[in-house]
Amino acid sequence: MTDKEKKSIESKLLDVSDVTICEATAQMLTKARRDGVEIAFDRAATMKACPIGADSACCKHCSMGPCRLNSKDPYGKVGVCGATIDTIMARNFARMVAAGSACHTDHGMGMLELFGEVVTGHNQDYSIKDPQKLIDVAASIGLETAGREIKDIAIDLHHELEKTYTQVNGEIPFAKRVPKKTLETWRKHNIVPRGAMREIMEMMGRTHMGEDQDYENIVNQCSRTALADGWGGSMVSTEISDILYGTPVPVLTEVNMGVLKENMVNVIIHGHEPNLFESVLASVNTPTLVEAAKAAGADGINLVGMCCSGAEMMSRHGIPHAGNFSSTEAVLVTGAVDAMGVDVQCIKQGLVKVAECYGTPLFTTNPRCKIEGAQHIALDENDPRACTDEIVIRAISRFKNRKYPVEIPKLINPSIHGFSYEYINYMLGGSFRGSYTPLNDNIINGRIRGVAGVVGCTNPRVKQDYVHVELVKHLIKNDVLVLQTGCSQIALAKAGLYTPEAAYLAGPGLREVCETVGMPPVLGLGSCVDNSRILIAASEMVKVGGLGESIADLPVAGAAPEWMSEKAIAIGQYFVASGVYTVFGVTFPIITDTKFHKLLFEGLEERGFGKWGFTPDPIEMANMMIAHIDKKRKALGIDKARERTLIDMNDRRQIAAA
Ligand code: NFS
Ligand code: SF4
Repeated sequence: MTDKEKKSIESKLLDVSDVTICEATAQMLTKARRDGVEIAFDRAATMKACPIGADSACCKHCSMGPCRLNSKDPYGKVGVCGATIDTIMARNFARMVAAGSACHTDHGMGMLELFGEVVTGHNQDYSIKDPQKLIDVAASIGLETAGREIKDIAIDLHHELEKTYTQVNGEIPFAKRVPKKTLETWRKHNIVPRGAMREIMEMMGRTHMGEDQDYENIVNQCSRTALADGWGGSMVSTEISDILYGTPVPVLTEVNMGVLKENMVNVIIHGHEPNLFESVLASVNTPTLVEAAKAAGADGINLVGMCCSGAEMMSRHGIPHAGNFSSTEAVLVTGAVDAMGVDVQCIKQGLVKVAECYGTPLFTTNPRCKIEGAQHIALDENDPRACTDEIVIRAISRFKNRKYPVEIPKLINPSIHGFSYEYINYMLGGSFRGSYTPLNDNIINGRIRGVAGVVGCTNPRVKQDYVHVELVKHLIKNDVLVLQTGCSQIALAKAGLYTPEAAYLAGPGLREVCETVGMPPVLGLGSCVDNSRILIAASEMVKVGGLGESIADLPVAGAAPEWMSEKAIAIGQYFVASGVYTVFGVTFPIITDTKFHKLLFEGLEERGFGKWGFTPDPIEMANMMIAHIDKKRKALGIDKARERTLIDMNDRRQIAAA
């Protein structure tokens, strides 16, 4: 790079305090710049987003194009084939839904495959840890469970759940869990998913040049495909992970980069599938490997997670978590990471270079995800330890030969995570009669105004964690209970909200509930596939009664304030199709004042679904969600209850005196 080029890049680089509110990441970003190492924040500053692509106003589905339409005058031009702006935007959006759904369903199908190997006895490295969950899941889709052997139920369950992916006609098994009226809406529009493979295949085919050119019809298939993810692939993934590894219950853990230890062999696992992580957990607890680490001069081996499988392991086993998506390169800058193992999804190619700069061995482990320059050690589920022991051995040897100065940000946030759908049952309902009745009661009486799901990524194009944190603070201050998954919950954990003490930030009604139960005002439910837990919780709220007949009637809303991945779009679409108002931040790939925009942001709600919303501003986002929650409360006739609940003692005395 010439000096002139360097200067031009430097002039574009932003102040670290403008790109993140995560102090650890800011500290490492400053160090990286000192060390001459580039990370995603730097690249985001120098890579200008394409304005036509940002509006989704271009199509490259065939070689008569690529065709660029004019976002200022969207109906002034069509593609060479005649495709209109609505067709082009809808097709681009649909392919995002298809890709995102494919990621989750592929992951879920892999989980189910492993489950199949375990139940048939072909795999003995994993086992069924939660037989009760197995029985509950089987019963929820109508399988006979009374008086039967666990193994027989498991074989039937495996067989039945395979339909989630491979079924050609009919309805996916978990359609049985959908509230009746919501399911009726899906049936009316013919969007009950058949099997994920079929839906994704059809989505890809329909968006080929010259096929489906009716944006409404394309959006219908978007919903069907996304539902095959949320109520299909993702839900199977969550349920099978719980059966194999245990259903989470709240656990105290630590979040932030300070969980790395200078005097220990630090192993980071980053990715999405719990199989790799569970096996590494077994490896780091193996006495011979612990001895080897000590012989190399370390106090022991320190296993740490990042991103979604990190969130899952944190919820299930209390494994410490070092940070979310925007921190995965930054964490390597500490020089303290002795090995990083990755599996699939959200693994930046940029990691290779940063790892190289600090002598950290980076291992890919899944045949679906190799990266040029990273070493591949395949994880064979029938012999997982061969891979994970090797990662630990390589980490020990890197520790022994550490060449780079270590600088670990001294930041640790104690956090409680692991609120499964089942635990919320127990927590609010008491140990004898667990149910969602107390949650519904507290919503009806107005102490809890409504429930929000705040989920999704961080994105180096916006100040890391800032939108998540401001949004959630504003929601809880207004008595909205917040459920979280994925990278978003890590943002809030670093901001200190995952403690019961954080209830002081909540409004009076929510604070009272938190204090009675001893829970934080935000509940972490796991990784992104665990958004399925939010869907199940919503269905349960409908079934318990008093809050309407469908998910669309509930006083709930969703948000992905710093999204970046196609998976997030798939999640957004399945929430919308399930009946939830869902607001995205950062940017939205659409031109306003088009028919396609009107359909997503208004029309879907008129058809009985939820709808999309967009704003990059966290306070505006919170207010949009709260306004929607209030609208639903009014429709349910429970808006007055809230006014009564929130009058204070002074008001009461005045009423009594009058
Ligand atoms: Ni979800 Fe997880 Fe994070 Fe976003 Fe990526 S790790 S699956 S996509 S960035 S929340
Ligand atoms: Fe252009 Fe139509 Fe081909 Fe797209 S499908 S690139 S709009 S000609």
